This record gives sequence, structure tokens and C-alpha cells, in this order.
Amino acid sequence: MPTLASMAIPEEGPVPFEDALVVIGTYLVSSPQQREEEHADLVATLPSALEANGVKKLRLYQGFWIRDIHVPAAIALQRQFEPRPDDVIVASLPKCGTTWLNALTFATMARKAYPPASADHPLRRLNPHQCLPFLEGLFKGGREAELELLPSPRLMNTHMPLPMVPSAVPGCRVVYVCRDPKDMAVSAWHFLRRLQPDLAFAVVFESVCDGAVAFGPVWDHVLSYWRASTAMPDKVLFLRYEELLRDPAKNVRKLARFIGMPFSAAEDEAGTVDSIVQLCSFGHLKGLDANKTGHLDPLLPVPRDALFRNGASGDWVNHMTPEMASRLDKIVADKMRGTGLTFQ
Ligand code: PAP
Repeated sequence: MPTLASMAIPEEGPVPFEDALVVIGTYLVSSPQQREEEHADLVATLPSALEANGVKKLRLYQGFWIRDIHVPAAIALQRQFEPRPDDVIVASLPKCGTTWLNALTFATMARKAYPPASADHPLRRLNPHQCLPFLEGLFKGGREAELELLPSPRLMNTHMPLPMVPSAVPGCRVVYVCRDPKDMAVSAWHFLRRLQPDLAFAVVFESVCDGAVAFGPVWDHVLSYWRASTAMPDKVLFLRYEELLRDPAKNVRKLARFIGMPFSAAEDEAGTVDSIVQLCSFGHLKGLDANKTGHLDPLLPVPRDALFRNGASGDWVNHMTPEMASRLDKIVADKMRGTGLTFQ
């Protein structure tokens, strides 16, 4: 079997997962059916609900609404995921800044091998999601052995709530990003409409209020990481999309310190932080071919450009009545009471 080094991929990680797959993907046989069948009896007993688009089925597994195809992945992640101490996992709910944080974390962690200003940086030819292995995607398909072949430090991505990846904390480091649930709901609606144009915003809004969204309820997802970040701040970095927008450079510095790779004086001099911010900026990523063409997944016919819609905060005012906004705010505030976390 060829090594990653023989493919001109650095021997130190993180390496773009898409590039690593060129080597390892050929050699490993995945078995999604087998994993689904293994847990089919259990999945069938779990309470179910339909996702807002009425297509995908959610199952209530240990208090979280997980897509039925992902429940076997959750079980396998709980039982088998073995973090390395120098691993970093980017975690988030969908539509809360995953793509951006994937890009920022990859660019920051991999900056020695891939200088952010370089013309051949992987983020100039790959969608940020292609740079990180998606944990539930791999575990769903029985492909977790691929993770073992990646050089350290590894950088991975998940939408799972923390109880589905319990070994991650304190086994490695997790960077979490949350977003105002009102903007998350709007972003999710626009995304789902790419598959189902007649989907009403009210349907998505109600599902967020009810808690029945993939990987939700929103508040329980956020709190699972929030609590871990307050208990173990050196293991979980808790970021906010709105703060990233307000001061991306400050957050990139925070991220670099957290992963144990603070910027040196020489890097400060060279403007490395600004190069990372610019490389990963909404305007830059949105304009790249890698993000304008193609689909997210061969099985998910959503064009990649759906990940780069508006890139701002506060768009909820254009979609919600003041009553809807205060209803969701109140639900979230009630759930957050006493936790030290607020969204207002
Ligand atoms: P995912 O969970 O499916 O990967 P995710 O990246 O979390 O989606 O969310 C997409 C949102 O992040 C979009 O928000 P919007 O619908 O309100 O516009 C998208 O525009 C925004 N986004 C993506 N990349 C960036 C970026 N580089 N900077 C700021 N926002 C971004």
C-alpha cells in the first residue's frame, strides 16, 4: 500500500481528507448495509419524527433527534471512536458556521505545510468539508478504519451532540461553534428549499421550536458542549458565529492558542492571521470554483453553493414576525436558564 508521503501529502497532519482518500479510499472496503442491519432492531424501537422537509426520518436516541441512518453511526461512535490526544474535532449543529470553522481550523492547524497565502492552498481547490473527515459519515459506512491511517494531528468534523462522541472529551480537543437559533432556522430553511422549493418557513420554524431537528434539540446540543467547555476549557473551545463575524482575527488567535499552535512573532510580522482570515472569508470562499460547482455528496443533490448564501447575522428579521422571534427566544432562554449561556 502506498504511504501518504509517497502521494506528496505531508507526513504530519492535518492533511486534506479528500487527498488522503486518493490513497486510502482504494484499499478499504466499506459496509454501510452491515452497520445498518446490525442495529436495525434497536432503531425500529425508537420514537420517530419526520424532518421539516418531510423526507428524512429522525429517531429519538438517548434524548437527541438523530437521522435514522445516523443512529448506527452514533452507536459506533460511542463504542469505538478512539481519539488521539492531539486530535482536534470541529463540532456544531448544521447551519451554525461549520463550513467556516472547518476552513479556519484547517488553515490554522495546517499552516506550516500549507501557508495560507500560497496559490496552491487546498482550500483554493477543495470545499472546506472535503478537507475534514465527517465522523458520522465514516462511522455510518463502517469506514472508521480510514481515520487510523491519517497522520497526526488529525482534524475531524461532527454534527453529533457530545454524548454521541463521549471519548472526545477529555480524549482530545473540540472546537464548537454555536449561532443564534433564529438565524440557524432561517439558514436551514434556505438550505432545505434547495431540495424542496415549496417548503414553508413556518414548518422549519415549528420543528426548531419543538426540538425535532437533526442532531437537536438545539438547546441540548449547545449545552452538551457548553457544559464541557466550562468544566474543561482546555479541552473544549466554545465559539459563536456572531463573534467570528465581529472579529475573525481575534477568534483565529484564540483558536490557535487553544490547539497549542499560537502565532509566533515572525508569523505576526508576516500577517499570517490576516491571510487565514482572508483565505476563509465568505467572499473569497464563495467565489471559488470548488464552492460554486459540484454537490455536497453524491447522495445529497444539494449544490455546494448552498453552503454560501448570505454569511451574515440577523437575517431572521426578514423571515420571522416579532412574535415568532420572541417565542423562540423564550424557549431557548428557558432551556438555558441557570447554565450561564445566553443568546440575547
Ligand atoms: P453545514 O452545517 O451544512 O456545513 P454551515 O456551514 O454550518 O452548514 O452553515 C451555513 C451557513 O454558514 C450559511 O449561513 P446563511 O444561510 O445564513 O448565509 C453560510 O452562508 C454561512 N457561511 C459559510 N461559509 C461562511 C464564511 N466563510 N463566513 C461566514 N459565513 C459563512
